[in-house]
Amino acid sequence: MNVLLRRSFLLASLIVLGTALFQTFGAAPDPASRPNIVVILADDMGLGDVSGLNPKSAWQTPAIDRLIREGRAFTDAHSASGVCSPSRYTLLTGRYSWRGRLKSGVLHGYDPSLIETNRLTLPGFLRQQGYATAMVGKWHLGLDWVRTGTKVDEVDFAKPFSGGPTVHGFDRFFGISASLDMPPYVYLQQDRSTSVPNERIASSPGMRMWREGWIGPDFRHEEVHPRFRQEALDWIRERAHPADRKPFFLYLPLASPHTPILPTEGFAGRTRTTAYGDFVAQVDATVGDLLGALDRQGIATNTIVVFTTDNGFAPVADMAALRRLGHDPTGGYRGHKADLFEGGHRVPFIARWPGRIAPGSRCDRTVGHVDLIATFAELLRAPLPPDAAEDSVSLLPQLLKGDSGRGGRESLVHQSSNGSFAIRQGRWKLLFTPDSGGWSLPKPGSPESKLLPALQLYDLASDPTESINVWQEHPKEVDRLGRRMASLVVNGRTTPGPSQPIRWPAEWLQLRPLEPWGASVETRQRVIDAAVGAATERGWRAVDTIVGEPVLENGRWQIGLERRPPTPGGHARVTVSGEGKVLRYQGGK
Ligand SMILES: [Ca+2]
Repeated sequence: MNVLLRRSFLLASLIVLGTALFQTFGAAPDPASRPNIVVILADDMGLGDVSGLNPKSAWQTPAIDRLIREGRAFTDAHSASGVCSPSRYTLLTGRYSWRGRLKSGVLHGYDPSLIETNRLTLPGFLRQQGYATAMVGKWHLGLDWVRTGTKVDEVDFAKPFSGGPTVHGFDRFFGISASLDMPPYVYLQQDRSTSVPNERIASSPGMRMWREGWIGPDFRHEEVHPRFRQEALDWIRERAHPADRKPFFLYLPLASPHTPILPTEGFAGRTRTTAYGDFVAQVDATVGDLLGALDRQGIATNTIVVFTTDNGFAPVADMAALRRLGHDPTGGYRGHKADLFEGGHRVPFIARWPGRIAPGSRCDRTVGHVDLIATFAELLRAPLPPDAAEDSVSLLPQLLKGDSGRGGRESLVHQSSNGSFAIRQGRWKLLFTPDSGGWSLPKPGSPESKLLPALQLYDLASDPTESINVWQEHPKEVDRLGRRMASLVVNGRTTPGPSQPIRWPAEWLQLRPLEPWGASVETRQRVIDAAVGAATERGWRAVDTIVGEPVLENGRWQIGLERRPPTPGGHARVTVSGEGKVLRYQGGK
């Protein structure tokens, strides 16, 4: 199959589709009437850390609570992963990160860029739609530094890097490379470091943890949060009433309340709980300052504000001390950061749009960060190309109309820090691992985990704390969810549309539990070859054959074929067994 030919065909189809949509909806809205969009992403903060979502919270979060009063809180919302980098990749691309290079873990401050060249991102899409786009904060998606040696931190800080936010859709960027506990400790502006580090800082212990490494002369860890706050406020002031009349998109991924836990003066000691509680209060105050700035500029009613967090509460912030205060940072759910259990990825997710989103409303539909890009695409009536945002399902109906709205996603995939998978569908959640997949008990590879069943099935409706594994009682649910997960993997996408390629290493350990349902790269290629071979026997030229989305169902693969250029009768539907035997051929010759 010729990928270039396929792509140009898809582009042509897209233009036709875009024209059709344009005709259906009429003229696109005036750019000046499009809402500004602010996405605030806190780092390592649990559902129970927001007082408006946890009546027993040991501290108050008045600004986030204001968003809840004035907007809609999603109570079953998820980051794509229990850890930072994959979570951020998915939020910005609308694609599950495990389809790309990173199969487990996170990046570090010197790792190369993770988002693929030419992949359409949320800011890139909004820029195409006439938005001014800015990011302030923690990137943690890799940068391509100019290297001066073979050691990991031998880079030329005086030279610009590539693969950063400005090549992935942001007009403006101010921030840091990765977590605030990972070197290099330098501020980044556009595609450069603001200073060249001339010394190394020793590691720091405990809740003030950071790793040893290069630090710039203008960098102090405790100043980072206040600096991000100021940069974000400056952007809002600058873009509130711009001469170019472009709406703005501000992405503010804070590095807080992640380690090092460094509440500054005025916040240290404020909550009379722990340093973590004080740091959460500082995050909340920054949210409040941003809301105040929108109010003062008179743009609150034309601005969508989303507040969420990149993963659940991190145990380094001393869960035991918080529990002694009666505070449960996970809001009653099992596990914490890094896990497949709900505590790893069920996160606060609140959206406010005065006049459009009902104030004080809640929605209990399952949604994810992955859905943001499709949501804004539907809002702006701008279709996404078939090779972008493959896993993003618009939650606009849930956002604007609530639970009774149409659509919504039928399932959602979770991933833990070690790359293990779970799939959620309605009340059911199937974990493809015997353990937490992360840092809580039972730990991956531990002796006790080896005695446990290889799969975990939980009924979240009756057992929201994931305490009773019911996989033996519900074999049909296990099989149904296993098939669904396998099909999501091999199709390369969640949404309707042509199958998309994924990075599939020769050994992908976390997929082994899916082998009974046929999720292996060899199987996928074998059945596609068989289908194309069957068409070739009927006179098709393989180079002109476009393979649609292969669907795996009951051990049989359904594969749609299309001739290029499109001709009458130039469609076929082929049913192939996992062994590559053509079972049925319907359609054109
Ligand atoms: Ca995080």
